[in-house]
Amino acid sequence: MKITKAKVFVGGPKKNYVTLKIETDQGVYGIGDATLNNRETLPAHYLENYLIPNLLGKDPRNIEDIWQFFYRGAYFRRGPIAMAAYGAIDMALWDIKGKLAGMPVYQLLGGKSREGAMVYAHATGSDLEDLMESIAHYVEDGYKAVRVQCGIPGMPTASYAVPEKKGDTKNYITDYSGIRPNLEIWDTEKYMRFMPDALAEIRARFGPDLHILHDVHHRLLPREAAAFAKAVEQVNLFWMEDPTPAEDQDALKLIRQHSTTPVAIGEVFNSVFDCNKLIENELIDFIRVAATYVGGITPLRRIVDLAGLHHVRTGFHGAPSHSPISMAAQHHVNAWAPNFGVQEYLVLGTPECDALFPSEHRMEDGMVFVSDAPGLGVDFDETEAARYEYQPGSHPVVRLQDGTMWNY
Ligand code: CS2
Ligand code: MG
Repeated sequence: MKITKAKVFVGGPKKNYVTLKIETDQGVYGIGDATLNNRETLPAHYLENYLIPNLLGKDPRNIEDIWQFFYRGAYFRRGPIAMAAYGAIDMALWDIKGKLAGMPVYQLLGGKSREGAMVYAHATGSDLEDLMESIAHYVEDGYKAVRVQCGIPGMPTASYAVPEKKGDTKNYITDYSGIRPNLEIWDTEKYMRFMPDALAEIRARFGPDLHILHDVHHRLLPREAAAFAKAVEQVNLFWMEDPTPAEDQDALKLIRQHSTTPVAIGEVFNSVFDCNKLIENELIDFIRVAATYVGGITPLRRIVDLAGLHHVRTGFHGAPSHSPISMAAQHHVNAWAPNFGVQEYLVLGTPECDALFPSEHRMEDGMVFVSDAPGLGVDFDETEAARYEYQPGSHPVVRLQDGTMWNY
């Protein structure tokens, strides 16, 4: 069996999804997602110029060897661009293997550990009342877990706190009016004064059962993050996410020494080597790697197994920047993972997106039920894809009030 053709598509409804389609001499094809939000054309170029020419003629059933060939063969390894490109190839090969076996991918991983996988929604508000309304809406819809992000008084509302409405993707972080980023201002003191009390009010309003998550988005210094984690201990958060910039792993030690608030990190990691020490030293509670940025299902499965040895549960990244293909890959891993925790899943699903990626995965009462179709259980409609092209866009950048650059 041979790979005969592979193509990359960039575009989508108000998104720049990077989709890879791998075709074989036996008519079976597979699809993968290489969407690197905010830098989408780069994995597409890597695929087109280096990886696809090396893929042609290979046996698509040798998933492991193909992964090792690209990873070890590169010499200059890792990095989000390369890993997203390998991730798309890997997902497409698992899709092909599942179709050949006549089985959904979760069966190939070891079968189901649960029927439905809990997901968390994004509740946002430009102020606390707005946020309370947004949370109430998700609770009414049956969600058991909600991430809460709030505009901070005296600070212009950050993009992560801008209301996201079902079917409306235009406000989700990326601004498509050009390649130059918008500017956001950050003020740690205002945030530290407001957010712990706001979280306590949310807990008081919604009671003990709701799983409340909060994303700090890498904005605090280690000591501030430790103080924040201590201040919100009584709120009993499901997790505090990305308290500090991900590169400084020692920061997590300081947080651990001062509180028992669960910590989640990893959406910007792109290899097991970014998290093996954090996992082995039990400095985190949830690992947030994504199938795309970490190089596909093959390395994701290894991270999940390592995490399981150290009581670290999964909480994969699932911002709407991911296409339904990598979300499907994660649904299969979630169905199997014995140490599954929660899945981020912001449903902004539009009819256009459903038409581009017809999918058999089902969402009900804040849970995802994985498809039983062979392979990944999601398809890619090339005729629909022809309607879209790359739209230049950008994340915001962040500065402190005095102009100092800060972490987005
Ligand atoms: C965020 C992301 O979903 C999350 O937890 O941190 O939305 C992140 O800002 C984007 O994925 C960046 O592209
Ligand atoms: Mg995050």
